This record gives sequence, structure tokens and C-alpha cells, in this order.
Amino acid sequence: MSISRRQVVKASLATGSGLAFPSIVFGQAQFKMKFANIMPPDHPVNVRMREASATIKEKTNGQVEIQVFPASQLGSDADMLSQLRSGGIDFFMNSGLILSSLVPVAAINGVGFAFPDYASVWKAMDGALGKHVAGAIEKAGLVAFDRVWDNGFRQTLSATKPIRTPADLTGFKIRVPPSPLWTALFKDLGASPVTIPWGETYTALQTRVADGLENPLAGIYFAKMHEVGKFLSNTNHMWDGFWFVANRRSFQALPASAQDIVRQTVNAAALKEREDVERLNQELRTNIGRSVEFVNVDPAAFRKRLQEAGFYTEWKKRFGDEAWGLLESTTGKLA
Ligand code: X2X
Repeated sequence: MSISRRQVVKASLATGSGLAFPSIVFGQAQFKMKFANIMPPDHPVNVRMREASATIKEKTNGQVEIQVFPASQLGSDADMLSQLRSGGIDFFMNSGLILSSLVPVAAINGVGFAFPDYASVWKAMDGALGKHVAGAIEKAGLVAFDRVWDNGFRQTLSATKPIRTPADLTGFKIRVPPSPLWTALFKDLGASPVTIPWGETYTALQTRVADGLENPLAGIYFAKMHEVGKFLSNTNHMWDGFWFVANRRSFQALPASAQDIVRQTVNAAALKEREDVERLNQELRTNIGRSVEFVNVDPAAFRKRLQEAGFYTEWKKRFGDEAWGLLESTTGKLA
């Protein structure tokens, strides 16, 4: 379908959107769009998104081309979130705990020790809780794709000493992503959390700006954090996912048929990526185990410390009864 510059200007003026089609490349009658995230190029999210981009291009006869920008190439979490809102980038992917600066309830999947396994995660995130959070993201003016991608269950990597009990976290400078829930969780565990963007975390451990970090095995491995860590404790303290979100004006500038193709292809990629991460959680133990010592812990002791610190009471209040009730309908009573 050929779109001339005049037709685009006429259409945009008619819809009052005032040239709301920044991503149409005049003359090539196609939508060149940007997808950005902080994960390394060979992490499953970027592997699957490159595949999805090729499928979308083919299914739209070259009309929609999504360029993939991994590894914080377009800035930190905060930079990319503001570019997404302004339309500087068209698609972004990150944890609900990062989106929570804009959509507070999006952090709810990060409640410590909430999900015991993947079955409970997907029952919640593909069910009522996921719908509730997606609705809140939409209310904030973004488009939320309904299949959340998998970041994984988070473990604790130490560059200094083994973390065996909650007491070992006392004063431990642990790097956390920029989000109030992450900071609160580790403060309540007695640690001294430091907020550092993922792209600066490797150096932070190397230079001891931080004593350690917490991340899923795939996150640790593809960012090579096991090179700067010594001990990996299976705290399993949080499940974290990645929401795929779009700038509403950019996404709705696509023809409806193209929007459907993008949604279906990206959601299908999310399901493949979930399988990748779950498989890697097992496989990577061997690779990572060559560089770090695995430390077995009793997660119940860490959860008890959170309970005693009032973490669950505080975050139930912050998220509100409705969202908390949706969470507990899957996890069982937390507070
Ligand atoms: O910043 C992190 O720790 C990471 C990579 O897991 C997230 O994207 C939240």
C-alpha cells in the first residue's frame, strides 16, 4: 500500500493528531519502529524479539519494521520510560517494578516470596492479577501487551562473602534496580541496598561500590555477572517479569491489521521466551557453577524476617485490598 506524504499529512490533520506518525519513513510507505530494553543482545528477550521483528516484517509485507535496541543502547530504564511516553521510542520492555514509577500497582508481582513456582506465576499474570495491572498501565496512557515475558526467580550473588542467613545481609551493600519495592525489601531484610542501573552494575561489583546483586540466573549469565561474583545463594526471594509496552500514539498509527499482527507475534514470542528462561534456569547452573560457589539457604528464614519487619503489612496497604486480594487468590495468604 503506498502512502504519499500528502495523504499522511491530510490523514493526520483530519484526525487532529498533528503529524502523529513520526515513524512512517516517507517514500518507503512503511513504519520503522524502535524497541528498546536493558538486557544484553543474546538474552532470550532480544533473541525472541529479533525473530518476532522478522516475522512482523514478513507478515506486513515490509510495512512494519521494528528495530531492536538492547543493552541500554538508548539509555537507562528511566531514560527509556520517558522516551516511550514521549514517542521517542515505540516499544519498551521492563519489570513492573521499574514501570511502578508511573504505575505503582505494576510492582505487585515483586512482593517477596509471593510465588512458590511458575504455575502460580502464570496463573496470576495470565489471569486476573495480570489483567488488573495491564488495565492500570493502559490508564497511564501506554499500551500493555497481555503476555508478560519472564525475567525469572531472583537469587542473591555476593562478591564478598556467602549469604547463608538473613543475618549475613546485615549492612550488605546489595545493588537493586531503581524501584521503591526493591529498596524496601532489602532494607527490611537488614541489607544496605544501593540503586544502580543494570548497565553499570558489572563495574559496581568489580569496584566494590556494591558487595553483590540479586537477579535471575539468565540475567546474571548473559550480563556476565558471575565473573564478578563469588557466591550464589538460592534465596528465590522474588519472581520478576517483563511487561512489553507501547507508546499509544505510535501503536495506533499502525493500520488495525498491522496492530493485530504485532500483538499476536509479540505475545507468541513471550511464550517461547518463557520456555527459554525456565530451561536456562536449569542449564546455566553448570556454566555459572564454574565461576561461583552455590550456597543453599532456607528461604523461610528470609521470609520470616520480612514478616517481622512489617514488609507485607506495608505493601498490602500500598497496593490496596483489591490488588492484594488478586495476588493472594493465587499465592495464598501473605499478610
Ligand atoms: O535491573 C535488573 O536487575 C533487571 C535486569 O533484572 C531488570 O530488568 C529488573
